[in-house]
Amino acid sequence: MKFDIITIFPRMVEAGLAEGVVGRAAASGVLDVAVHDLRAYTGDRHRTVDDVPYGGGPGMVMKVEPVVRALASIRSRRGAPGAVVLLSPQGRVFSQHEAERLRTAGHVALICGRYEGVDERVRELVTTDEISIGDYVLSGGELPALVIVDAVGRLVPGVVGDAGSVEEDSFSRGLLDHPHYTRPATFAGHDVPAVLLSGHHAEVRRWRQRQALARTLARRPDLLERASLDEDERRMVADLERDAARGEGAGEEQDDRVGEPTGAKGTGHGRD
Ligand code: 9D3
Repeated sequence: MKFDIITIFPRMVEAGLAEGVVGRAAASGVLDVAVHDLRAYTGDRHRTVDDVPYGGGPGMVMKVEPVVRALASIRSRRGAPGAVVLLSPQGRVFSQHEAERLRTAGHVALICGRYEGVDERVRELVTTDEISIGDYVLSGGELPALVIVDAVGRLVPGVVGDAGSVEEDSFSRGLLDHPHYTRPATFAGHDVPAVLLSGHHAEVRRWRQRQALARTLARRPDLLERASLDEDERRMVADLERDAARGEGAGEEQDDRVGEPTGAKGTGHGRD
């Protein structure tokens, strides 16, 4: 899998690629990631990559010529990318589904926007996809590009050591993960749930399944609507919904504290 990242901050992107599972894959060549300094594709002695907006207004606009030249160079040296992605706040919101789709492209170029915006001709001439990573304001497309390389790179065989963890990944299943514990069995008065120490693998599996469903129901009911559940799981959800309606798992021996990541149960306003 090939990635080409076009940016005015190549060191920022390279720093993000120096660590972690995906960083190691990039270093070892399992992933072929090249970072391109947009300023190398300017023609003037000031290496100008931005200019004032036609029509006036605040801020600067990223110029079209350096971007088009950078892509021409990538095409001739590295082959034609199957997808050319412009990172921008106007894009479709990135998701696991989009990550899987980009994986099938095999070779992805990523254009990191900066400034107030990118000249519209970049979209018209070279872009196949426009992607945002969510509804919050960032300073540019560099961190989003790293997010995409990470999410897509993980899907490439050999990048993540344990292929099972990619397969079982919560979002691949459409559910949130169950709680995890490691030693010690008791810490600061907080015990690991007894079932996990019991050695009953079937019961452990069932507890995890129920916890994953309970968390998803409490925190991300939107995911639950789209998840593909088997009959057993649908029954568990119905159970959990009934418990919730009666008030917090009355008559339930299990700890279903799933509404918040940490801390005691309450109103969620932090003042009880
Ligand atoms: C404060 C400026 N905004 C006025 C409406 C527009 C704006 C322009 C450029 C906001 C952010 C940016 C820089 N962001 C990105 O290039 C970006 C981004 C993001 O900000 N959030 C989520 N995903 C992405 S992908 C690229």
